[in-house]
Amino acid sequence: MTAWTLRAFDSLDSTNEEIRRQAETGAAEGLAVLAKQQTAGRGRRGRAWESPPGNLFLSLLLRPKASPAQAATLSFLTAIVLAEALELAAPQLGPAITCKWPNDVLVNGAKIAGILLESRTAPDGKLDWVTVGIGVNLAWHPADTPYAVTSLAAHGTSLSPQDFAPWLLARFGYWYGRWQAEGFAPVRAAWLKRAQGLGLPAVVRLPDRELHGVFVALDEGGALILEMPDGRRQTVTAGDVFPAG
Ligand code: BT5
Repeated sequence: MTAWTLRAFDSLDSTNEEIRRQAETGAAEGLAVLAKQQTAGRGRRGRAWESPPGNLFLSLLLRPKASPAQAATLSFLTAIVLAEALELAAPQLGPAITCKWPNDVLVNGAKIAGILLESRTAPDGKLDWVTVGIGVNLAWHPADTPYAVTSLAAHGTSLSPQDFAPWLLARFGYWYGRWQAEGFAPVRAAWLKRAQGLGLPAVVRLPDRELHGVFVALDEGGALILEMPDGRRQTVTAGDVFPAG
């Protein structure tokens, strides 16, 4: 892994957008962009990510020698990185920090961080670049969300983005090196140790229907394996997961 080059901005539309602009003009792997606030922070599927000063907004530029499907497993790597960095910041939270499939990090079941992977694949099917966008609710979290959300401040820990970013970059460097050398397996094992709801009944909400089963495993590609009431195993590659009942 090349060393990180960290560029800090007072304000950006979106750190993922800035990485996209830089990637398209040839920036090298290892560029990291930090913004104090975002005016158009984004979540998945067109959702907005509220981005006031005090929280962390960081995006990384990677150009891994990997297929687009392999690169998708970087979201699990990022969740582990976040869980470990949060545990360094607030050791008392330790076991309360879990990873929820596919890409959330929770404290006591409430979302504290979001991960947004975006990438460009060349017309020949080869991956050109990936940006890993990370938002962490350090100081503030929104109210009135459909799911429980929280912040580090709500747990009595005050930490600035400038102080937290180097920890994230260090943990990311470690895990990215392992991912490049050993593939997804060690990341998968670490993620499973912190998996929210593993072995428990779950509901998976798909665009057109719901699946009810037990979350029994994560497969080699990062898909969630749900055991259905009739014993069949269903592979889920996208969807929102909730505890059943
Ligand atoms: C995500 O979206 O979890 C990915 C968010 C990624 C944000 C980072 S910030 C740096 C980089 N630059 C960007 O423009 N984006 C990335 P999603 O899975 O759609 O989750 C959205 C849901 O998370 C909301 O509906 C809320 O329930 C919850 N949430 C928790 N904290 C939030 C916050 N600060 N803002 C908005 N929603 C939040």
